[in-house]
Amino acid sequence: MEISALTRSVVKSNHAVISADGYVNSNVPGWANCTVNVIINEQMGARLCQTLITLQKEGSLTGSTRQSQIFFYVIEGKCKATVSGESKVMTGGQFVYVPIHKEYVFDEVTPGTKILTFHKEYEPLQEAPVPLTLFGDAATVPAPTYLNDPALRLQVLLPDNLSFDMAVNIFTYDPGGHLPFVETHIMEHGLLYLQGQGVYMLDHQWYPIKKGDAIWMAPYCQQWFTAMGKEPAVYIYYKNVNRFPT
Ligand code: UGY
Ligand code: MN
Repeated sequence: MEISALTRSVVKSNHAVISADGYVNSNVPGWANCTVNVIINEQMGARLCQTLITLQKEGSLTGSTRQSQIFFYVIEGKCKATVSGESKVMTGGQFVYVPIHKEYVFDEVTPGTKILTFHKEYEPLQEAPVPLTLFGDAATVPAPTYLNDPALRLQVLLPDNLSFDMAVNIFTYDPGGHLPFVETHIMEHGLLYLQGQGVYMLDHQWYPIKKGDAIWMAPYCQQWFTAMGKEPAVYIYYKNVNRFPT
């Protein structure tokens, strides 16, 4: 018999590992016929919000961004996204970046469609305009090797210019591939595992991680990862970028 008093999830002051066994649904106004798991949020000390949405029959997401921009990534399934009047049918691996003060609707969904969101309060910059809405597809984003290691590939999904104050990247590690050094940095991460498994070191604690797990890393949470198993480990992650540290 399974013991229900056990979980791999941990929530610490500078990092969290959230596995799906701990999910409890939230109702979000305007998001209908869906389950919403708020995985990372200010309530845990983060400066981003990360949610996982599973849409049911006739599910829809209707809303408008305010001070926070939202990045929507379709993990699997199919839906139609409309942002400020522009519509696209989206399937797994496709994404849309919704800038501040825009209206969005997701509808015409296949039941079971899963969408990941990253939300960040936008920090305007005098010398750079607010970004425009951007639809994209991870399948067409180049995957160059990372720091000359052929076992590591990094896809950068959003343009890297001063208009953007957030990055969303997909990191692919062949089995045995690992981060080349322990990272110690001011930027924060929210992350979702899309495929495979491995071991993450967070603040000198070691966690087995697999597809479906999410991680929050606060600024200066030291981090290192190695991939294990028979297939590449793949995760999508958020990072705050391009602004002077406050
Ligand atoms: O972009 C990054 O900081 C990335 N290399 N961090 C990570 O994968 N934990
Ligand atoms: Mn990092």
